[in-house]
Amino acid sequence: MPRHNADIAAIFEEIANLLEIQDANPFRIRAYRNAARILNDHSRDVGTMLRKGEDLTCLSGIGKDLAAKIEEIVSSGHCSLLDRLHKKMPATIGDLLKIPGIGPKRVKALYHDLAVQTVEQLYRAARDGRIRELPGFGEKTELNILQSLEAHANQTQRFKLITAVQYAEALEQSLATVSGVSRVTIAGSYRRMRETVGDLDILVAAETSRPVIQHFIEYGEVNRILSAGATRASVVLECGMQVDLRVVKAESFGAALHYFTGSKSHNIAVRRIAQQKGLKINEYGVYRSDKQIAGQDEESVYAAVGLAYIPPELRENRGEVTLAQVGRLPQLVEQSDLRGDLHAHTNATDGHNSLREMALAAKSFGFEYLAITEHSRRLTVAHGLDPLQLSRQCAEIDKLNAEMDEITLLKGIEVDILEDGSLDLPDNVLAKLDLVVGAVHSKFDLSRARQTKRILRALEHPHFTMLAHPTGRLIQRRAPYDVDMARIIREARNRGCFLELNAHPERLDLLDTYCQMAREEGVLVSINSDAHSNHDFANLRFGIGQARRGWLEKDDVLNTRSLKALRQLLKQTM
Ligand code: DGT
Ligand code: CA
Ligand code: CA
Repeated sequence: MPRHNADIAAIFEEIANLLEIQDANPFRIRAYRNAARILNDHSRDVGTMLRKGEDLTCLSGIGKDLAAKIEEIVSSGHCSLLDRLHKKMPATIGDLLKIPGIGPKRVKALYHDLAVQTVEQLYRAARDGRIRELPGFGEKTELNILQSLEAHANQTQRFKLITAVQYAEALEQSLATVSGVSRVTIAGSYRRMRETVGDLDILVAAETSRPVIQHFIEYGEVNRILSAGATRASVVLECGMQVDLRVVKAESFGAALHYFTGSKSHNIAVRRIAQQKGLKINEYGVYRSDKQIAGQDEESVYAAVGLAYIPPELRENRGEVTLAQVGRLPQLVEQSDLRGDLHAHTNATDGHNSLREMALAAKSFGFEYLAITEHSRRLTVAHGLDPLQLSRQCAEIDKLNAEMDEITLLKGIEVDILEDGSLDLPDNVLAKLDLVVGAVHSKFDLSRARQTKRILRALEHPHFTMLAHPTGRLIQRRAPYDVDMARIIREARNRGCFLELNAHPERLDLLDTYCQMAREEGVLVSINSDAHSNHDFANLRFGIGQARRGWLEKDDVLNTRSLKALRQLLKQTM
């Protein structure tokens, strides 16, 4: 039974794959792929939206037809289109498309000529030398397929944080209803807010463990039980995610939470310090001789070994343990510190809501300001603005600002950084704006030297304010481009420019280690939603998580400033 946005997204992805293998209309295929991405990265549960009577066509990329399909899936658990497609082709065949080098045409040939339906059958066909016989394949292709398959087999599947959140929160709520349960916390990489998680590690405090284990293995989304003991169990959910559960007594909860939050290398570093003090630390507590001296909560665990409390996002053994010894950990930024957002789109380009709707949404999110930064003309797929359209939008912003209280719209642009490092709009146009956000949207594969030169040249531009999504990576879809980020950060400092931490769940870019570098160089980072709809400010929670993993404090973040202080800082670059 598909329940979460990610489940519905998986159905649409499968439909797109099957349509593609059948040579369907490319626009139709793209609509399903696009909808899958939107659903995957949308932070509100569409099932809940439907139950509240909300119209799903309010999501960008979801028209009437797709909205009806979502409704069908949520209410019946089925999608009749997918069922029909399955009658023509086996369900497993879409998996073949995940193998690099295998496109829809090849899948079709493999299916029709060799009856290959699964990855396993593909492997056998390649190994037995049957693929080279097919027209258009040959020996080299066969070898490539074999190598791709071997690489694929060694890759363990990880889930984007926003996907994991959907499964984790539902399961957490379900476990909390079991009688006798006093606490439920999801530990592991999830709690450390890593951008992807391998599996979920859930910790429950309860007096008796059996009812908790029982409830867990009977949970509606469980596909397979890997193990079930007296105090621990592991399952695989229907979506393919593994979940490990441990039930502990309240007096050990903190020690277990510390242990299972990790990271492993952080744990090892803490254990070493405990040993130096003659203490023993494990998942049940901290012990002197055989007497438990701490473990009920995490604070007590850290205190017992002489450390300040270390927030989960810092626990990667990147120097946090040493700082905790001397009480000099950073005071990490929190979501409530944000006073505005400096990257958002409207329906003037590829966003979904009007200027006014975006302004109202930002205001009800508690913001003081919102910068409107549409794409520039070069980005035709996003209907980028030309100078005239931009000046019209600026006039509209002036009008709205005169009329609205408590929220100020700032005039900006997300201008394309062209291949040679010049910007996609003329100086006299950029000069009139409050901020100029520059972004690379093309030519991701330039050499390191040329990509670096390109971005450095953009930063030198007199009106340049901020570099958007600085590495260009899309989690699990596109690697960061090859660029000398240390030089870019230094140049940003010299020029008084800023770096964006784009909070879109697929980007989370600036990466955490670069946040740390920016902080050390004194370059302010702006945590931006890149909102394309009035729901998207909710994604800032992921940006905050990434910022905290990057050691950022409130003062390291540009958009924690008041509007007045922000204007001062923006002026320095203009
Ligand atoms: P993941 O699931 O790959 O995204 O990453 P984690 O960090 O959630 O790793 P996982 O699920 O294998 O284990 C959860 C935590 O349990 C891990 O962060 C630290 C702890 N842990 C696991 N194995 C060991 C170990 O051998 N030694 C120590 N000290 N801790 C361990
Ligand atoms: Ca884990
Ligand atoms: Ca685990």
